[in-house]
Formats: sequence, C-alpha cells, structure tokens
Amino acid sequence: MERTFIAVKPDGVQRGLCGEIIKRLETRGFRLCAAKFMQGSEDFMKNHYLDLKDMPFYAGLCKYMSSGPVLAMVWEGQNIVKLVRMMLGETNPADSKPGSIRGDLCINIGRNIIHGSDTLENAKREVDLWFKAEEFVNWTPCYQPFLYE
Ligand code: IDP
Ligand code: MG
Repeated sequence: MERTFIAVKPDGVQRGLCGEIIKRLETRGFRLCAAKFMQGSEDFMKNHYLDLKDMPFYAGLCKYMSSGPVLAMVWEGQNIVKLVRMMLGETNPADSKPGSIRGDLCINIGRNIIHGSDTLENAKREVDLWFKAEEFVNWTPCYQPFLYE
C-alpha cells in the first residue's frame, strides 16, 4: 500500500469542489487516512514547493496557496501516487483530458484546484510536512476484500 498527499487548493475550496474531489477519490476505492481544513502561511507553502524555488511563478504560487483555506488530505491505495497523478491530468488544465479532475473542473495553470504528490519520495516528504502521526486514523473500509484480490 502506498500513501499520497492531496490538497484541494484555495481556488478549489472557493469554487466548492471539495466534495467532487473527495467523491472521485472515494469512488475509485482509495482510503482516506487523514484530513484537515486549514490555511497555511506563505513560509509553509514555500517549504512545500521548495523544489520550484527557481521558477518565475514560485512567489505568486506560494502567495496564492496561503491566501485562503486548503483541504489537506492523505489517501492510501495500491499504486496511489501514479493513479492519482493520472486522475489529476496535466499541470496545465488546457493539456488535461476530459475525464481528469483538471480536465473537467478548471481552465488556468495558475488556478488548477488540486495538488497531488508526483513521486513516492515526494509523497513521503509531503505527508510528513503536513501531518503529525496522531492526525492519522487507522481503519479498514468494509469493502476492502471486494476491491483488492
Ligand atoms: P503539479 O501541481 O502538476 O505537480 P508542478 O510543476 O509541481 O505541477 O507545479 C506546482 C504548481 O505550480 C502547479 O500545480 C500550478 O499551480 C503552479 N504552476 C506550475 N507551472 C506554472 C506556470 O507556468 N504558471 C503559473 N503557475 C504554475
Ligand atoms: Mg508538483
């Protein structure tokens, strides 16, 4: 089992898309492990996006990410990092296929509504950055034997 970090960004929250995004992850069969509704500081977002620090959009990105509430979540499932990235679509919604979250729900690269870890290594780093051990709930969905062979 893998875990990944997913956040509905401030634009996704403002547009009322938390429920739609959770619905897609739940109905795929992923398990919600931890969730919190919060507003992070600009410094926190600078740390989250540290690998992009040399990009021209870095400052604006961190400002926007700290401008309002985000729904931060950890989800679990087989191969989840890759599968969620496929569900997100491309970074630029304009390149994202219909059926993907970004391809269905947004238009602009700077307002692409959702974050999902891109590699298992980054998922581990992001999960540890956003959540403490006591914020996780251990539970087994009742459908588990019907979801996995
Ligand atoms: P990802 O979210 O698909 O992993 P990254 O390349 O990690 O994409 O970029 C992080 C975030 O930075 C994107 O989701 C988007 O919000 C923002 N971003 C990326 N490229 C641009 C850009 O060219 N202009 C404005 N914002 C960008
Ligand atoms: Mg990324």
